[in-house]
Order: sequence, then structure tokens, then C-alpha cells
Amino acid sequence: MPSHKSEPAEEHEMEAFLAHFKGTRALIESNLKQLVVNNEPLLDVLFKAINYSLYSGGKRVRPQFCFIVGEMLGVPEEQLISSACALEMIHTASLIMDDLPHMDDGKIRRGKPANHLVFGQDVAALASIGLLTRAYEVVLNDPVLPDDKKIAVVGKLANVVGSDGLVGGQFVDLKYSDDTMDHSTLEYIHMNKTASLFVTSGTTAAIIGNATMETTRALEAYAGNLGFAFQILDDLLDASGNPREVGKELQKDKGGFVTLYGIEKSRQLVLAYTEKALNAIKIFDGRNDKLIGLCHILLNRKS
Ligand code: GRG
Repeated sequence: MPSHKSEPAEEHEMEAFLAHFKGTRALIESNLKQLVVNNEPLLDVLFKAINYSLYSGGKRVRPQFCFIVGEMLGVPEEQLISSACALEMIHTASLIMDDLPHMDDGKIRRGKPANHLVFGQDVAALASIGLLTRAYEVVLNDPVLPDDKKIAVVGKLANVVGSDGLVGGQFVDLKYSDDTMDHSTLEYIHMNKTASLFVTSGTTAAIIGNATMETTRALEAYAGNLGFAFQILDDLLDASGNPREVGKELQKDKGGFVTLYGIEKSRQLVLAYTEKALNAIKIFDGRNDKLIGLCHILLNRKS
């Protein structure tokens, strides 16, 4: 994948960052296990379906970003847990739904059969909705967040899923994606389908951390551009990645950045959007090392 022109972090810094990332990942997963539980034996299969997708090797990028922003703003970890977990639950719900035959008809996800191929379309649809709605409950039932923060976070999480976010992006993707797609339609799709949840991952932490408007705007610019770079890289992996590393069927996406611009120009776009993301966080100089590290990790990903 493309190499980035700004200096990569020192190797020891990257190692420390990766170790931190691993620790946060363990924290996210142990909290998810406490927050998504089933107490009704009749629902065992439904929860098997939910857990199948929730613990199938996702990178946990969105909650990681939420924790990085929270740490930068000095927010105590326990105040971020419910929002970070809710973000991952929403993301996972969207992947289950996206793979359904009447949506993107995905057969392999994270190297394993898609949820509906294991549990059936009916169960997969319910697992997606069940996980999505549980995400809001998790924030509303948070034992430490003040009520005004809960309301603001839930509002953002609702907005990002609806027609102003994932649903809108998915609709346009399903109905307008083809080989004749233009740049502004593609931008609409990826802003709403992918970048919007990155942005919300930062804004939820910004809300909890009482961030100023200037800080929030900078984080939104960072996350929006990083989300775009992430999606273009997704298209590049689809076009020329290794199927075993990527973990899904390749050359399936029609009308993505690679179709519109070709591989070389798409690689340049990844770098350009990453550069914009990095520029946006220059105002946090001295405390933005993890935001920079996240860019490097996402740029060099193989899946
Ligand atoms: C039910 C929440 C919900 C939404 C309905 C189906 C839908 C609307 C939206 C689909 C949005 C979608 C699947 C966008 C793709 C975003 C993307 C690039 C996913 C891959 O993210 P990674 O690489 O995945 O972070 P892992 O596997 O690491 O978790």
C-alpha cells in the first residue's frame, strides 16, 4: 500500500503505540462482553449470531479513536467506555446488515462466512437491529455519564445511523453505484457510509470531554479525511489486495474510487486525504502522537 510522505513514527514509538492499542482493544472487548449479555434461553441463537459478528476479529478502529480523543482531552477512561462500545456495536450491526443478499450480498466477512450464511437472513437481520438498539441502551444506562452528556451522545449516534449518515450513504450506494459514478456522488456515499462514523467517534469523546468548538472542528476534519483515506484504501484492497489478508471476496465493489480514478491516482488520493487529516491536528502539537500513530496504522493496513 502507499507509503506516506510525512515521517513515519519512530519504530519504538510505533511499538509503544501498538501495545497501547492492544490494551485498549482488550478493554473494549471485556466491556462489550459485560454490556451485551443474554438472560433469556429462548434467545440463545439470536445472541450466538450477535456474538459471532461482535467477536470475529474486527480492528475496533472507531472505539480506539474515541479513546484516543478522550485521553487527549483528559477524560477519565470509565466515562468513554459506553460510547466506545456503542460505536463498535453500531459498526458491527451495519456490517451484518450490509452483507445481507438484498444489500451488498457479502459472503465472506473478516475471513469467515457472513452472519446470514451461518444463522439465516431472518436471524441476521434481527441480530443487526438488536445490536443497534442495544448500543443506545448501553449509553443511556451508563452509570457514570451525566444525563446531559448521555442525551448529546445518543443524539449524535442516532444522527449518524439515519438518513444523514449510514442509511443515507448505503441507499445512494445501492441505488446509484455503477461504472458511471461521478466524484460528488462517490464523495456523498463515502462521507455518509464510512467517514461519518469516524467523525462521530471523535465527536462523542469531544462532547464527553467538553471540547471547545475549535477542538471539535479540528477533530472532525481529521476524522473526515482519515475516513476518506480509509475508504479509498478499502477500494484499493478490494482491487488489488490479498484475499486471505483482506478477509472478504475481492473485486466486488463497483463504482468505487479505483473504478473512477484507477489504482495510481487512488493511491495518491489516500496520501492527500491523510495529509489533510494530519494537518488538521497540528493545533494539538505535543499531544497528538496517538492520532498520528492511528493514521500510520490505518495507512499500512492489509485488511
Ligand atoms: C443497521 C447501523 C445500520 C446501518 C444500516 C447497512 C448500512 C445502513 C450501512 C452500511 C455501512 C457500511 C458497511 C460501510 C462500510 C464501512 C467500512 C469501510 C467498513 C469496514 O470497516 P473496518 O475495516 O472493519 O473497520 P472491521 O472488520 O475491522 O471491523
